[in-house]
Amino acid sequence: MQVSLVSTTPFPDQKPGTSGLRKKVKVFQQAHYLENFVQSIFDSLDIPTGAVLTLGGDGRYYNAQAIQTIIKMAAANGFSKVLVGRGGILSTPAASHVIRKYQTLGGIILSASHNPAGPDDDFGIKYNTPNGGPAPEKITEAIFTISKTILQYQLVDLPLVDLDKIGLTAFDGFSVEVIDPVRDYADLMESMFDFAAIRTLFANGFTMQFDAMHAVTGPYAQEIFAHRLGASDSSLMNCQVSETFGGGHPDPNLTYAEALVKIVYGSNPPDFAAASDGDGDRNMILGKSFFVTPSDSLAIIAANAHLIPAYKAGLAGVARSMPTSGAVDRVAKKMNIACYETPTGWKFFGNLMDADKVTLCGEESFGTGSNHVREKDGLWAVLCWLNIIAARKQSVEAIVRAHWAEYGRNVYSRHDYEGIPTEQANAVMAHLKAQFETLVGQTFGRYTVATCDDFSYQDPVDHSVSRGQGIRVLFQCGSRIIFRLSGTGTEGATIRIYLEAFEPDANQHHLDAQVALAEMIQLALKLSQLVEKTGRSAPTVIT
Ligand code: VG1
Ligand code: CO
Repeated sequence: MQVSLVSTTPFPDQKPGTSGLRKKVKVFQQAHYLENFVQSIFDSLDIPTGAVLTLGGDGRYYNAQAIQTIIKMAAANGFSKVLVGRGGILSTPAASHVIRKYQTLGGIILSASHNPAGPDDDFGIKYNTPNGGPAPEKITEAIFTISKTILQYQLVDLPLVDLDKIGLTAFDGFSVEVIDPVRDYADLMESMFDFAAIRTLFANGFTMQFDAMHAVTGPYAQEIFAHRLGASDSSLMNCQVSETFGGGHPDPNLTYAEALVKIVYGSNPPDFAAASDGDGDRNMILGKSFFVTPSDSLAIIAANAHLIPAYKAGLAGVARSMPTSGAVDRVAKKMNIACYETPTGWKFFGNLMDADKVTLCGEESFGTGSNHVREKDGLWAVLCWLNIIAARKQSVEAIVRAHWAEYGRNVYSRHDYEGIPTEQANAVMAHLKAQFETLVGQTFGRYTVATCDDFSYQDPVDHSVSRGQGIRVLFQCGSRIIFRLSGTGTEGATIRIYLEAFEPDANQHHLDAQVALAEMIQLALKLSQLVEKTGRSAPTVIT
């Protein structure tokens, strides 16, 4: 095969964020932009003879073109084979599984997750290491460093590979194998959960509504819920993958999963409802007119894990991202297992799982997962709930209320202010940091400040340190307000305010989180001067 060297010049902005490099499609369509980043990934690796690369994406606009380019570059850079999902599609957790199952030299996942897709919207790319997980900061930093000085990239002029046909296409010393994107993943799920019990649940009339939001989980949901578990076809909605995700915003929360939320709070709601995001790693769990916060969901899955065959032997430990509520900490304490607090982003869980320190992990941003892969996993979380419901024979709401009664309730909410000019967002954060010294000891209504800091984390396995991971205002009563800037947006800045208060009194558990947290919400605005500095009077999204 003839390798061509193409001259290029560096782009200064190829710094991966919370989860890979995310930019507007138009940015990726600039000449050499995608190629520079892919070459930077390959240059950061040691590619041995016989190395295989996993490749797939969430099917969004520009996925198919990017896949063909990456195949040509993988051939030129010494990979002997690329494993690619049919149609260029692999959900993020399925890609993680393929990397692990076939022991490939990691994988490239094309996704901007829950961000909208289309010619004027977002695209993304990230590298996952051979453990199946998102590259840790050490590697993303190395990729960024290379991208700042890159002067050439390599490719082989191959004909377009037919990605719609399962099977092997061989070239001289290089091959592309198109694999069924669903089967391996569905088999893994079937090996972990009590499918017989869930099948019986559906056979006995249990009703579900699952919303794939026109994104990658559609075919996975059809195979798992309809074919293998016997859920009716009408229980699945928006399962046709479209490259613009139906023009929607495939973010499974109460704001963007509007159609599903309407059904759940309508006149004849199903027993159970769920949705997943663009690339299939997030999940939202709902009962009859009832919403389960992701932080509670993690805690409840941990407390009931023994009911799921894969976790019968118990959990090694649990982990949550710093802004995620402490509900799971209470479960860990009772179970006498370790609980780790990491920065935001799934890449921080990888070492803990590889070292067998934790089995379950979660983030407040609708991400839950376990050590079966090294990504968060939306359909896995849905199956956890179905399995737990089948075993406990209780409604979603009853399970959550019983959990609160036993452990107390960590009342929780996140307020996002999207699309803020970067200077304004930085001013809000700077204003908060300037108060670190003076806030401690001050009392505001019910709340007295115990400590404030900018969260920093030392990985207990490789001892690497990550600083500047979110401003914490911790109150003496255990309540918290966290302020963070998003690392996944592609336009301006997003300020996230995370609010948490512990409520031990069962008589208060029925309160709406916005009502229970009202005083703290006002305090967050007062401390940050967000309204004054940004002119925003209300959050864009409340979860
Ligand atoms: C957000 C979430 C974070 C999650 C990340 C990737 O990051 O807050 O918890 O890991 O998205 O999720 P940020 O930096 O915007 O807050 V996904 O589903 O986009 O891969
Ligand atoms: Co996602």
